Amino acid sequence: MVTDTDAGRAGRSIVLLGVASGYGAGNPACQDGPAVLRAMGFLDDLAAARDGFRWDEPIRLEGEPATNPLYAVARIVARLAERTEAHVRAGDFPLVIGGDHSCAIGTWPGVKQALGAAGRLGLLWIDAHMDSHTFRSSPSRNIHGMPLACLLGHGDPHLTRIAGAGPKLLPQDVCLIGVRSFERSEAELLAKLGVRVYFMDEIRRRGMHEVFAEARQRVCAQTSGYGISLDLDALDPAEEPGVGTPVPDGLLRAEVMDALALAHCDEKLLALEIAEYNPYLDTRFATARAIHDLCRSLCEPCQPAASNSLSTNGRMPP
Ligand SMILES: [Mn+2]
Repeated sequence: MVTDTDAGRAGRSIVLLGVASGYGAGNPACQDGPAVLRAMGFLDDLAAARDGFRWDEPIRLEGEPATNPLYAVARIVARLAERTEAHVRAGDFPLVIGGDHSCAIGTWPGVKQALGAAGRLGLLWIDAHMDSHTFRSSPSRNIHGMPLACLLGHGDPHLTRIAGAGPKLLPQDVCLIGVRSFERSEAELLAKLGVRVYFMDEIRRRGMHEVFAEARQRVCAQTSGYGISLDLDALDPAEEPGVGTPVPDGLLRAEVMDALALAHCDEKLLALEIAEYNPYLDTRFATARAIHDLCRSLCEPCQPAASNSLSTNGRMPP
């Protein structure tokens, strides 16, 4: 069971967990993302700035070579789930760096497992896409388009039974933020389940701060804690080119940094995942710098007022 302390999130060690996998993307490029970030020292200054900020051993496919992307992803995410569970149980804060977004199929079942059998996990899914396909609905059959459906209990059993059978998330405990590209079958699944989706136009109308605070309130209402899964393609490709599936008119880096700077002081935030970094499409390491800046948001000192502004903004979800 996770125990809150007076220090909240600020007292926990941030453990970076690289996932060297592009098996879910149909393109191996993003398997090198975590290694490029680490080898080039992009996050080294954060380790100096904050006690307990450190890299764990990376997760990659070991043993037999993969005969099929499904089995490769299933093996990798099973290991990842064990690792995130162990870190949360140890009182640390896992910061998972993908790899493609199929890593979410392991990250969050592991975190949920650490909450114990009765624990409910909330999740903010920040992404240009819905990632709510199954093999039946997906035109590409790429697994990085399926992780959210898997976590909600829909998909191939190799992927839905990570860290135990059954859905890992209840629909009312999930919100998507930043969506602007999706297929009808995905939208229909999420609508049928009753998952709240904040499309880009709503964020432009109301502002990221207000939307984020409201979404956070929703995913915390009935849960023991929550996570944030950030696909870098949620960000605007004009600022962040280093992703495999860019979609124009996204979130600004500063908006996401502000949201993370508030969230990291929130003792209910259990883990963060940043996925889909493709170093080969990055221009002058702009996206690597974005990852650095996003991670740095987690190292900002917590202001008492800041942690309150997320939880007591006084507005009820519609
Ligand atoms: Mn995604």
